[in-house]
Amino acid sequence: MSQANATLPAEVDQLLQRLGVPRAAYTGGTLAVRSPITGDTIAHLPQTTAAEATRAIARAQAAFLVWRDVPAPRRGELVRLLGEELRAAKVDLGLLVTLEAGKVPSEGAGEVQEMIDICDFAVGLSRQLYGMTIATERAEHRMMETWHPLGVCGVISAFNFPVAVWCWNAALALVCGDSVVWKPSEKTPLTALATLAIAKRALARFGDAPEGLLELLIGQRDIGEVLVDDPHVKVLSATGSTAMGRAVAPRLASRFARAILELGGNNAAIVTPSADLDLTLRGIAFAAMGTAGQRCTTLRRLFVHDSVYDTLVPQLAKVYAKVQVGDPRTPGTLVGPLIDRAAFEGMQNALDESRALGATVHGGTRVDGIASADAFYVRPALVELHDHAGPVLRETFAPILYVVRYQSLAQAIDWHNAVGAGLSSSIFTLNMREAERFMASSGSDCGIANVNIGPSGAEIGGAFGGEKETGGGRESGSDSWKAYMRRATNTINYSTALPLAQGVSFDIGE
Ligand code: UN1
Repeated sequence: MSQANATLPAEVDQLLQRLGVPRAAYTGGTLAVRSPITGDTIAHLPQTTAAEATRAIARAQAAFLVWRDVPAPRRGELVRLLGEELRAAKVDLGLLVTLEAGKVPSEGAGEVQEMIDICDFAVGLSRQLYGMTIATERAEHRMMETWHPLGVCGVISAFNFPVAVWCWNAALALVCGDSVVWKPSEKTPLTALATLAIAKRALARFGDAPEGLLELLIGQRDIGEVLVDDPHVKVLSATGSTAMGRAVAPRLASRFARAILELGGNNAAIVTPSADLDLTLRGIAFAAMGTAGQRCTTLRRLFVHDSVYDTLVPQLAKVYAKVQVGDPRTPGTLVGPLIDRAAFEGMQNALDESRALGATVHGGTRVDGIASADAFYVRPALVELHDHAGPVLRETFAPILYVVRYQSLAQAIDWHNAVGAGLSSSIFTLNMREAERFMASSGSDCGIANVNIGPSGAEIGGAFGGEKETGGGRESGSDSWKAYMRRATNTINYSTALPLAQGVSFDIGE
């Protein structure tokens, strides 16, 4: 591995050059970026100052004032070009996601595909920002809704989906007539620089987009706070921990800005007696171990019916024991590194707490010999619990799957809903009554409820997000676009009379 270690910063440099990022944007600055693959420092970015951030937001506001008057289908043309540029850069950007965030190449490329998909969706949407015509109680009147651009859209994104989440927001915001200011995770700013370089090519081809339409802020939490507090930012989409959401939401509320929050998940699946166990095993493996357990939608809790527990769980333990953990660039690797030491320590603490509760822990140990001591590789952990209690009740952003045996579906659904987060959920069953019960109003309380598919890996066409401590926001497909626009209700009187609603009379005489 030492040879790969030595060449990683050079490889990153070559990629950034190919992607069109100027060297000055990632050398000589104070923000050190490390690759979780080797632990090596791969770049030093100059950071945006608070004053520069405020100026960037002011440029975005000026851009908004121009962009809102551009017809929506024309705005869609910019997003179409962005999709084209992303297609051209897919291999390089996907690889950069691998090097900076540690994802295996198929998942790095998948993340860029998710960007392309949302661009395609948004292009269609640019001709479908529909408002309703509403029946009015008054003669010779018409009532309707119209949707208008909102303002500057702020985006705060996390390390684990360093580019796709920006694109969910930016593609919709752009067709909706908003400008976008992005503060990416300080752990993954290089992929953000590359994304902006790609977007610049789309802007150049588009021709007359206003300057400041897409802005990028590089820095830490204080720069995110500038975005949260700036009065021009009318909607802020924030992805990250529930703790971050608790800090951000009241600040936005105090100035009546809109929040789209996509916070923690503690996603579960229920395996019922009728489940197709072969499919279930594969579904669980991807959902729980994919992305090294570092997706918001990662499967973290598994409720297995007593009648299938002793068949399924030993099989799962075997898969956990043999899944290839390693450098994501090595063929066959399915589980790459944790993002950093803090993630590793958080995982070990949760496993120690589980052991103290009498749990049986399979795996979870550090895997040495892959890279230097500054890189953190772990075998995913399968934790058999006696009860739904302890660390299982909170999100630990690492590959830990807690397993609990259940007797009745009602009990499993109770446990399922007994956590703070409410993002994604699944049931594995071939029984229609069980599937429907899980998706009913008294079933899963999450924003996403699946049948015979794990909780992770959602397509962009659906609204993405969750309830309770997940924050309630919705991004990406369905009608999520409405959060990026303001709605006006218009009533038009084309009569010569002035009938008042509710039959009120207000006669001022002659
Ligand atoms: C996230 O982890 O922040 O459904 C987003 C999924 C992906 C998005 C995850 N499409 O797992």
